[in-house]
Amino acid sequence: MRQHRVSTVRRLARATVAASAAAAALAFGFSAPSQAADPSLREVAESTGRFIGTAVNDGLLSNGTYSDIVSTEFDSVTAENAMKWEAVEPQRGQYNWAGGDRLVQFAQDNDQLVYGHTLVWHSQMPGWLQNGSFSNNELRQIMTDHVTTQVSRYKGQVQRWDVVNEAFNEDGSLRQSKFYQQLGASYIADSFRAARAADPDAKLFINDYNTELDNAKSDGLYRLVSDLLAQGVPIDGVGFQNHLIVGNVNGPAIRQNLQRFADLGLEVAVTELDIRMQMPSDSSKLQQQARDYRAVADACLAVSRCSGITVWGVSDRDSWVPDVFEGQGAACPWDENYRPKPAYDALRDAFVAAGGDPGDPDDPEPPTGDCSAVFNVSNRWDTGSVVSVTVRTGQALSGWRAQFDLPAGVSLANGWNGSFSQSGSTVTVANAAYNGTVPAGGTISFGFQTSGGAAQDGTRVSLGGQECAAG
Ligand code: G2I
Repeated sequence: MRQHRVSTVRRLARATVAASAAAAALAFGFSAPSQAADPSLREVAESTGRFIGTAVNDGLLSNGTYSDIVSTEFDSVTAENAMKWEAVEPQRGQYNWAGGDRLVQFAQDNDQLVYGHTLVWHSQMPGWLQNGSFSNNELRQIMTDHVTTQVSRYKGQVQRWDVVNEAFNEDGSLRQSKFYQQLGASYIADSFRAARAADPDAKLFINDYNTELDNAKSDGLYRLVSDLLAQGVPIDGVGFQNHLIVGNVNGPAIRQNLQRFADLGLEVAVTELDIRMQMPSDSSKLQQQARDYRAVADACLAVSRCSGITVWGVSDRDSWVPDVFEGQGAACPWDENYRPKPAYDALRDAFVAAGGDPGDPDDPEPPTGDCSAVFNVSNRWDTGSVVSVTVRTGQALSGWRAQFDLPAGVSLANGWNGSFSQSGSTVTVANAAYNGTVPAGGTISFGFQTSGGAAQDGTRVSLGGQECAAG
């Protein structure tokens, strides 16, 4: 029922997108956007259990075409600038939450996740901080106060935070930011600890660019996060920005690099995807761009711990790229006139291929009520293992609960893409906020790590109390 209601609401919203886009076309004198695809990007993403997000430019939310695309096509939003230090604490101790609050409200109104960006970064610092001189102790206090205040403000409303952004030089050493120069590498652990204390449920990320491939910079990042984990610093994920160039995208290498971070037990995400080209664009560049978008999406979707993809801007009209890279642009999935580009179709196709097309919500597949499950131990050692589970459901779900047993003495260490608990040998996994809605024939994917021993390949899984077939 709920599934049907949501779909109907989205359908109406999508009709509004077309209508307001046509109105915008008249007002601006450009041709009307082509029909957005049905089902939407967010619907096909949800069928894979991953989120699809976009950076949101606060000033554009009052534009109906823009905000309709953000609400109907995405299930996660990131503030492009409104949650940065410069924006939220322009004077020391004086906070301005207007932009952040607006985005959080927008997300709640539209049943979306919020990806918080960003708490500690060398760039876009307010003048008082950038130019002020502070003792080391004072600077540490300023930094942790800022983290605590901002994370507390959005406790329970922001599901993921880029706690530290762009901490690395290209050679893999730590960037000589004000924080590093005065506090050394400990500024990173301190920021994460302050964020965890302020909202224990938010997932805490370190985020960077040019780390998509296995190179000196990503090796530095890999060493750092391994050290943080070994020291018990509360870090949950690594964000890979993916500001890429058309024709220069190596999907399998991106997948491999995502996987090595995922194998540390961390969540990974594509956080700022855009793929720019030398202007002017033409159809062959746009086709290549579509293949490149598809390659990045496929890379994430092949890694079970890759929780989602955020694109850095909806349309070429709003992108940061032309301001920074002279002569380059057209990096986003929608064009200057808010028409979906081949890159948009490529993203959709990637999710459809990974999760199944939710189909026409007004004419659902007859529910068969059955399920099948693959319980795959992808890595094992004497005292633990890493497991990925994929469950295909015959019935559309708007919330789910899976159960299985672990061998005696084996415990659940941590899990992802679900909410986990263990009682005796039985583990129960309920959906996360972002992957509860699954269409008939769609799949649920989650994973976890064990301690005290390894799990067994092929363990039987039940869904909603019903045992699933193997395979
Ligand atoms: O540079 C691309 C991204 C790289 N990773 C971190 C992201 O936070 C970063 O986003 C960009 C925004 O897309 C831009 O919109 O960050 C830039 C700042 O480093 C943002 O640009 C700035 C302009 O340079 C300023 O002139 C402007 O006042 O946005 C500011 C606020 O609108």
